[in-house]
Amino acid sequence: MEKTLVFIKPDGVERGLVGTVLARFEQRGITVKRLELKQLTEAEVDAHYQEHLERDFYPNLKRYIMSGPIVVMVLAADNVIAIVRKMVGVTNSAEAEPGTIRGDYALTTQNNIIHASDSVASAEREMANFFG
Ligand code: 3AN
Repeated sequence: MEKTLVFIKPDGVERGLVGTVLARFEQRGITVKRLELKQLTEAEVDAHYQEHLERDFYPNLKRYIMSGPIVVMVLAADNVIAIVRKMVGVTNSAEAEPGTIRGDYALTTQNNIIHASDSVASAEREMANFFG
């Protein structure tokens, strides 16, 4: 079965959306394999966002992701990476379709409340970064 790494970002945790978001995955029939409330270290954030390190938005992104604990999880199902990305919606929440997680609970690109791996290679790298 395929696995993906998902986390609910600090604003999602602070707003009390963990249960709501988790319920969507459970109701879809996706299995939760790991789940942890975690304050990320600088090293974990830099490793996770290695493709964004040089971007002008990175300092703000890093501050945001470290502004409180995240809830990080490993989800499993056949084709789970594509299914979860579809459930999450596009990066800019303002353009995310209603019915997607970003389209229902977020408004902006940076504070888009959730991360989900975009490929098998990223899922493996991200799971190793957060869970060893
Ligand atoms: P996704 O999370 O949809 O895979 P990525 O990997 O391009 O999108 O971006 C990772 C995170 O970086 C986003 N969730 C968002 O918080 C932030 N981000 C991406 N692009 C921008 C941008 N143009 N301005 C501000 N923040 C951004």
